[in-house]
Amino acid sequence: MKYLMNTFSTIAILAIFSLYASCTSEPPKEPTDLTQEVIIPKPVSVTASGGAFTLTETTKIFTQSDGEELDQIARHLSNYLSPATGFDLPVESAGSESDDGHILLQLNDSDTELGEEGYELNITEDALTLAAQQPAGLFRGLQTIRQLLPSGIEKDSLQEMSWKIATGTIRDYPMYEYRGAMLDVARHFFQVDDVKRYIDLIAYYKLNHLHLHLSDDQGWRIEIKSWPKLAEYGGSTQVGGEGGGHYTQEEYTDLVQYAQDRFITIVPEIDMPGHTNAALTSYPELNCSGKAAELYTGIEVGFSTLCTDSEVTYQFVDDVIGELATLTPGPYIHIGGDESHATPMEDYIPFVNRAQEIVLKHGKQVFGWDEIANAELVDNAVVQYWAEAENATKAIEQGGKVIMSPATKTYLDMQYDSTTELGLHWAAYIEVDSAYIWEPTNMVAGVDREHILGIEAPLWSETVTNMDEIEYMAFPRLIGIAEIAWTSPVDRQWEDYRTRLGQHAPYLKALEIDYYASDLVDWKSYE
Ligand code: TNX
Repeated sequence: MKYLMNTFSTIAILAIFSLYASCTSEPPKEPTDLTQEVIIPKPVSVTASGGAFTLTETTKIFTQSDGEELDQIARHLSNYLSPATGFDLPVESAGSESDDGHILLQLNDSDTELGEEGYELNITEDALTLAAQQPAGLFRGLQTIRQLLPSGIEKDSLQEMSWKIATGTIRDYPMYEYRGAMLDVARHFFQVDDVKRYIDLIAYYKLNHLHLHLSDDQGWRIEIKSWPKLAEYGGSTQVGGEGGGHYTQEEYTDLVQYAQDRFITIVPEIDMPGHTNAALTSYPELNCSGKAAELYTGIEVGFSTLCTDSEVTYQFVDDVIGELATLTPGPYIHIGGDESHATPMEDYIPFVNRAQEIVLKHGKQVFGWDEIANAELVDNAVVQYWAEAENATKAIEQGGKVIMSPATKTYLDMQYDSTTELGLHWAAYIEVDSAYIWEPTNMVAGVDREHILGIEAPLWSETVTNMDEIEYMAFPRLIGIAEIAWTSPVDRQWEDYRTRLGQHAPYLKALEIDYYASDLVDWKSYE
C-alpha cells in the first residue's frame, strides 16, 4: 500500500511537473513547417516545403526596381529587424543577389489576384522573396515576415538567438478594402507619440485606416487657423477637467505622414451638428442664443447643437472642412452626425445636406455615422453603422456604402465583463470571443458583401486616459476585428483563432502591449 501510494505520488508529481513544464516557456523550436506558424490575420493560403531560411548578419535586402517607395519599404524591414538581431541589413538594388541568403522585394503587375494590398511570400533555404502588385501589398507582407520570425524579433534589445523562418509559400490578400480603427482624442487627448504607437500596432495587424475623432463636447483637438479659439479655448480641457490639448497643423501633418508611410489613411472627423459644445464655448456666434456655452468635462451626450439656421454656422463648417481637407491627403472627411438629440430632425436634415455639399466642394468624400442616412446622401457617401439597422438600410437604398462598426461587437470602450474597471457597457459586455464571433454580412438584413466597404473598431475615450489603458481595451479584441476584416469567413473559426491568439502571446509581450489576458484563451507563457 505504502509502495502504491509512493508510486501514485511519484506519478502525480511527474504529471504536475510536466504540466508545469508545458506551461512555462519552451526553448524556441526550429521552424520547419510553415503551415504550423501562427499568422494573424490568417492568410489566404500557406504551403510548406519542409526547410528553413536563416537570417544572418550577412543577409542583404534587395529591391527589384529603383524607386523611393520600394526603398522605403525595404528600410522599414531593415528597421523592424535590426534592434533584436543587431544586424545592419543593407538595402541594395536587385541584380547582384548571392545564393547564400537574401531577401528580395519585388513589384509584379501581372499577378492581379493580389489586388492593392495582397502579397506573395516565397521562402526557400536561400532566399525570401516578397512580391506584390502595389507597394502597400509589400508593406502588408512585411508584417507576415515579422510574425514568422521568433517573437524575440519584436524586442528592442539585442537577442542572442538564431533567426529562422520555415520554407514554403504564402499567398494572401484582404477580404475588405477598408479595415480601420478609431481613436477618440476628444474626450481625452492623446499626444502625437501615443497616436504613432497606435498606428504601429494597427499596422502590425494589417489595418489600413485610422479614424481620428477630433472634436466633441469636451474638446476641440485640431488647430484651425481661421477660427483659432477652437483649439486654444475649446481644446483647453477634457473629461475630468485636467489636461486637454490639441494638435497643431504641423503635428497633424506629421501624423498623417507617419500613417501614410505605413500605408494607413487618416480619416479626420469633425462631429456636427451635435457633439459641438467645445466649438460653442469658443465662439458665441455659433450658438442660437448668441451666448458662448461653458466648457464641459462630464460624459453625457446629445445636449449640444450648432445653430443650423444661421449662415455663420455654414461659414464655420466651410472654413473648418476647407483647412482639414487641405491637410488631409486621404479621400474622406467624416462629418459625424451622431446623437444630435438637441437638433430637431427638420433642422438636422438640411444641415447634413449642406455639410455634405461643403465636403464635396473641398474635393473629399463624405463619411458619417449612420444617422446621416436620414438626409439625402451625396454620391459615394460612406455611412458608418453603429446602432440603427434602419439607417444602414437607408444608406444602401440611396447607393451609399456601409462601414460596419456595430457597438455590440466592435466598440473597444465596452467592458469585457462586469469586473472590467475601465469602459462602459451600454451596448454590451464584449469578451474576446464575442468580438470575434460575428459576420459583417449578417448584421443587417439586406446589407450584403457588395454594400460593405469594410469594418472599423472605435475606441471612445470617456474612461480611457493613457496609452496603457488604450492598449488594455483595444487588445486583444482589435486583433480579432482585424482578422474579420482581412480573412474570409470560411477560414474563421473561434476555436482555431483562440489557439492562435494564445500562441501569439509572446509577440504581444515582446511588443510590450498591455493586453487583457482573458480566461477564455490559453496564453502561451514567455520569459
Ligand atoms: C456613443 S457611437 C457615441 C459616442 C460615445 C460612445 C460611448 C457614437 C457614434 N456616439 O459619442 O462616446 O457611445 O460608448
